[in-house]
Amino acid sequence: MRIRVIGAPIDLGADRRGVDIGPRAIRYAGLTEQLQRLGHSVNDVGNINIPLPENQPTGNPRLKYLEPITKLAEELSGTVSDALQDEEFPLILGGDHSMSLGSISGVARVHKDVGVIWVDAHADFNVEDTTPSGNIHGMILAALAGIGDEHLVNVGGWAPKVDKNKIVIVGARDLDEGEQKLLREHNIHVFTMSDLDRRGISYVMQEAIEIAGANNGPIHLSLDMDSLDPREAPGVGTPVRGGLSYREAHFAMEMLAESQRLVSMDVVEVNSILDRENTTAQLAVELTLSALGKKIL
Ligand code: EXY
Ligand code: MN
Ligand code: MN
Ligand code: MN
Repeated sequence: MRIRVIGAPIDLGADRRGVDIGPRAIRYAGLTEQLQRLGHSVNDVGNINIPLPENQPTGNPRLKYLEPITKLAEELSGTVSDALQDEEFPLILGGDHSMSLGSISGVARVHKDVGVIWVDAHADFNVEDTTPSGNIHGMILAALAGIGDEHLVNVGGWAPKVDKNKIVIVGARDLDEGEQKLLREHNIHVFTMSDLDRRGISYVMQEAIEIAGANNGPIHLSLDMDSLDPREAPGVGTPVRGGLSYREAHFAMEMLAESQRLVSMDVVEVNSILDRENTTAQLAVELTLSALGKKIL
């Protein structure tokens, strides 16, 4: 398959600096060579440029850096739609999770019926009134579902980007109060770490693929590296103990590859400043390979 690698080195949606080095760290971990070894051809278009903000977030402290984040989303969505129109598989490297506003908007412009599997310790389902931090990376999935600030919801002038019945969160274990209320109100499918403990990764992923890929539809994977246990992935901006094991994460990716429904994917929140010898970036490459067809035997 022809893969278009796009870097989105944004850290404006998060509190901690360092995720902007994520795309470089993932490339440094050998992404292109390993994808080529798997038989894919790679068109790495480099990084989109991030509007550098004034050093203090101006505007609404409950929607930090709203302006540059929405500007980035517009640009990234064009690049992602273009990749799909050129029959390439968009692989977008973060950068914090706010970049998925652009990547998934770009996918949804081409695949109106796209479902999203959001592998994450968090739900990223806050809005201005519920956010504990004002960091927009914690609001992105709500915005994609058409919920929240209209600048985030209406990127590109249309909404919602994703049918909320085709959103599935896997690996959640750190949810804010207001967020929990919104998730219940909107009947969002959430498989928490407790569900994973109870039912196992195989059952959960089978359900997730069925829900997000209903009626044989396309699936976008948004892999937040903080979904893994911090012992496996220390280099993330918002680590939360008790995450996916190394094999649970790989098996989830292998099941997605087997489903043949994946049309695009993000890998986000690799924070190199907090990483240990590029471990998290290397794991991001490994998991991407599993999602794109690498098998044990
Ligand atoms: N729920 C918290 C907040 O909204 O500030 C933490 C969000 C972390 C988001 C990371 C990308 O997953
Ligand atoms: Mn083109
Ligand atoms: Mn996230
Ligand atoms: Mn997260």
